[in-house]
Amino acid sequence: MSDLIIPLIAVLFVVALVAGLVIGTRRRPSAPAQRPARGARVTRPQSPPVVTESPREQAAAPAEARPSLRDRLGKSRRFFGDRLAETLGGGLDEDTWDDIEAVLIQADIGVATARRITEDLRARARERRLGDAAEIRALLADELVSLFDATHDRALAFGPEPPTVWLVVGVNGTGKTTTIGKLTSDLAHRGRTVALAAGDTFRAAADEQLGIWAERSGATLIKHQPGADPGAVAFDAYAHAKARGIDVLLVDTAGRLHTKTPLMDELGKVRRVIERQGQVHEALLVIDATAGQNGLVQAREFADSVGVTGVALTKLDGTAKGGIALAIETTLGIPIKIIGVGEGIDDLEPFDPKTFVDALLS
Ligand SMILES: Nc1nc2c(ncn2[C@@H]2O[C@H](COP(=O)(O)OP(=O)(O)OP(=O)(O)O)[C@@H](O)[C@H]2O)c(=O)[nH]1
Ligand SMILES: [Mg+2]
Repeated sequence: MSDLIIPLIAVLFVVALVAGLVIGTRRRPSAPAQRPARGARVTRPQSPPVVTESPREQAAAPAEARPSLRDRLGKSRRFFGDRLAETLGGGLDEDTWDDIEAVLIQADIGVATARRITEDLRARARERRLGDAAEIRALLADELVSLFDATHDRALAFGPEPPTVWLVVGVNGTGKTTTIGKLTSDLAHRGRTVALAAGDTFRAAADEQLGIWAERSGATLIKHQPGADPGAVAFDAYAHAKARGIDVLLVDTAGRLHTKTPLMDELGKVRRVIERQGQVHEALLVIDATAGQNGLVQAREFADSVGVTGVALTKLDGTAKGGIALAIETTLGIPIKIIGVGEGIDDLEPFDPKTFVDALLS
């Protein structure tokens, strides 16, 4: 009998150990996520947060943590910076001003704005008797920054209590779903709970694409059958987020419809459905920077119909037309809040006019 006791104890010990491990593993996912106090920041090692709750926090983001905006702007910066260096490098004469105007027009700032900037620049350079390339460049940077409205609040808005709702709209292919994915990741890394509403029920596989982003960040996806009413998806998603106390609900939408309903009417309806239960804190219009001035025309329609509160300017990494940022602000009067500088999950930046202009001209 005593021969059996030691093996029996050993077996019991192993069973207890395995049971403990299994329970421990199962418990881990459902353990309440540690949430930081409001305003506290949880940063990823490599990236500062895109979403900030105050401009102060935005300004405090560690700049040295990842590649500079200058590098990330790629083509835009090379085009703008290099062309300007070429123009100013040959000494200052009457042609220089025409050349600067041409660079600004080609960067998609818009003809009228480019002319205004150049005339101002010339007058100020004469008044101050400037002739040095570095001084002209600094003056141009000042001029460009001053055209962005300094009174705009560029931080994405949060509601006083959950769920904060951000509705994301824009022409198809501009980068709505990708931007939502990037925002979700940023929010999740800061300890926010996120739900995604698959409001693009028209494009096949749209909710699959959103589902992949949701999975990567541990967000909840609320979707209906393909072809379902986007308003119904928004309704359910809001109810879910409210009931679960989810911090932020991001609503994806279609960029075009196959039905007879005009897209703007459909988007207006989605907004109203949410507003019957709560509030839309941001209606973010996604604009593709590579579409240049054409993007502006489409954007105006959205801005007029959906009550857009901010712009997400995407694909700035792939265009020589960084000047479109200025055209958007001066034409639409809506603040650019975030910029997309690549297809990756971290390729999203908060928009700051001075940082942007400095990166563009450097
Ligand atoms: N280079 C680059 N590509 C981007 C950026 N943002 C989005 N994209 C790409 O643009 C393409 C379209 O992006 P989506 O997010 O599917 O665009 P969407 O607006 O949701 O499109 P629809 O659902 O068809 O209306 C994808 O190939 C993205 O990877 C960006 O900032 N830079
Ligand atoms: Mg999409």
